[in-house]
Amino acid sequence: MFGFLKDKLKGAISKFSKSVEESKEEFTPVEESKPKKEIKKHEEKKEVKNKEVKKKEKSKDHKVKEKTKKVLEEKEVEIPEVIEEEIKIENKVDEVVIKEDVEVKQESKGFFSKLKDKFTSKEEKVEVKPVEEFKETEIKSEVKEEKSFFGSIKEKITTTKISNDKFEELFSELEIGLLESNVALEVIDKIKDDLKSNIVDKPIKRGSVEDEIKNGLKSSIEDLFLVPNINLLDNIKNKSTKPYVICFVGINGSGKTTSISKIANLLKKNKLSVVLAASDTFRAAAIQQLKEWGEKLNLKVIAHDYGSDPAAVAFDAISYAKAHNIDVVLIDTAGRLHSNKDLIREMEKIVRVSKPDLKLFVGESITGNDCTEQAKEFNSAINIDGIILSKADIDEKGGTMVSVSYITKKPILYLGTGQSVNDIKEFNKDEIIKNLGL
Ligand SMILES: Nc1nc2c(ncn2[C@@H]2O[C@H](COP(=O)(O)OP(=O)(O)O)[C@@H](O)[C@H]2O)c(=O)[nH]1
Ligand SMILES: [Mg+2]
Repeated sequence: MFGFLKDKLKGAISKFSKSVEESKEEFTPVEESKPKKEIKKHEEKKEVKNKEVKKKEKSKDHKVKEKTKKVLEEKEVEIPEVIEEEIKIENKVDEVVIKEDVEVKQESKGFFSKLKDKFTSKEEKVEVKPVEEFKETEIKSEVKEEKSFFGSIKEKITTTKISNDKFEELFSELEIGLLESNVALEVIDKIKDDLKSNIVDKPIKRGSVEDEIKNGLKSSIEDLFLVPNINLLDNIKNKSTKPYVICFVGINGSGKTTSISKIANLLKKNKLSVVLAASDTFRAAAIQQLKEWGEKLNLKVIAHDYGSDPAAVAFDAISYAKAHNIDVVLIDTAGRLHSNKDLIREMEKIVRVSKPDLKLFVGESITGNDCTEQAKEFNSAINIDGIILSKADIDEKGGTMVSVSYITKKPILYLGTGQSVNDIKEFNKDEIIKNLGL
């Protein structure tokens, strides 16, 4: 399914990203833009390291204090109560970081000087050692910092920014691909706006331009299907009174009669009883066609003569369903050109008389923008509830599928995937996006 659009997207995305990746002036090398950040980072790192050094130093101080205390105890020197108290506080503060650390350090110096003042040369010996150790630690840490700073310069992480002009220039390829794939103009505009706001003037890492575009495109296309969904079977089963009436509309040859046979078959499989209304009285062959499907599927078909009032046929079918406790009535209608005013008036009358629970527009996915335009017109005439896209099996372009819901704000319920009764598939947007290679 729609290999054409997939290839167009793939080609355009790859050209787009290649052009950005290869345009040197678009990339901002690290030497020009990074230094401030790097230096700031470096300083932050340095601060952290200093903290670590201080912490180590602190713990060393603490060890020294412990040692001092031990030595003093061994020497049976009496430690005054005030100092003992300070040692306790010191132990607690050891775990605290940054500023407190610095303050504690100052306190600690105060502690040692106090100690120095109070006691004799024996304590001084103890104190000399930690000072040397501290210096050594500080030097080592500086060397380490220098290494990591230069190391980070080597790791050149470059980013690019796509300017608005560059985007406009590069999007044209994608635009052509989308147009050629029957994507509606409004949809192309929406995709363009979304992509623009996602990638223009945003820093993108070198090597990931393609992914950024793909992701932007994917989320933009996902948005196109954000319309309330309809679960046909649930709706039918949840209706308190019988019958549930569905009216099929669309232009001649779009696949209405074939889709009716497919839906009838699906309902039968779900143990629902069905009656068909041959309300396409405009063509004699159309009545005959529906009757043949009725025979194949063993379903009652309500039909009047060729040229009779289609609304009257629908009315009779509903009456028949009520009288026979039938679950669902499927109304086939005539389809001339969607611009035909008479047709629209006829549609309105059928709708007024049959009061359908669901009005489904059937359109050929292969006709692209024509199909989208028809859906728009039928929607404004009779306010359709949902869409069936027929001939998806032979649609290589896929533009209708990604456009029609966005334009009408109505969900696609099913895809017709062939000419036989079983060739119908519930619409699944994830599958579509996957098929587009996104
Ligand atoms: N390949 C393919 N052909 C389809 C599909 N649905 C309908 N057709 C064919 O399209 C033609 C017109 O279909 P029909 O149901 O008569 O359209 P109607 O005039 O709207 O009732 C017929 O030849 C169908 O067999 C489909 O999903 N896939
Ligand atoms: Mg027909």
